[in-house]
Amino acid sequence: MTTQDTIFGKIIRREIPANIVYEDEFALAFKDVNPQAPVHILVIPKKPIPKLAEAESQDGEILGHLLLTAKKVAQEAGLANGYRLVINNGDDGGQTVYHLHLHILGGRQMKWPPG
Ligand code: DGP
Repeated sequence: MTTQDTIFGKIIRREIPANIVYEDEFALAFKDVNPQAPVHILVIPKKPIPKLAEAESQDGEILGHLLLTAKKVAQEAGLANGYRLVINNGDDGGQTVYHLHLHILGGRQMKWPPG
């Protein structure tokens, strides 16, 4: 276990269960355990980048891949009417798990501004 290991690392390694909806060489997507919308899926890189603020220029390809994965997963989840992508970064951003992740939220009308 590295110092960067989190609950999401355990999900990647199948050490704890998750409802996985998509996987490829670089990314994993699974349902959020505490859904805030009818559809709430997390997309994570397999590389344990703790938060967006710690991503480096060499992570550009992975970051782009996460967005394209989110698009594909949202499409497969039937969110043709729209959806919201959220990245919480750091304490003020409300981040609780320090393994970078994108939230896909959909299946209801989103409000603005977010809380
Ligand atoms: P954030 O606040 O952006 O760090 O979001 C972390 C999300 O991760 C939060 O919405 C709940 C979710 N989560 C935390 N632990 C687990 C878990 O063990 N399994 C799953 N599926 N989701 C989790």
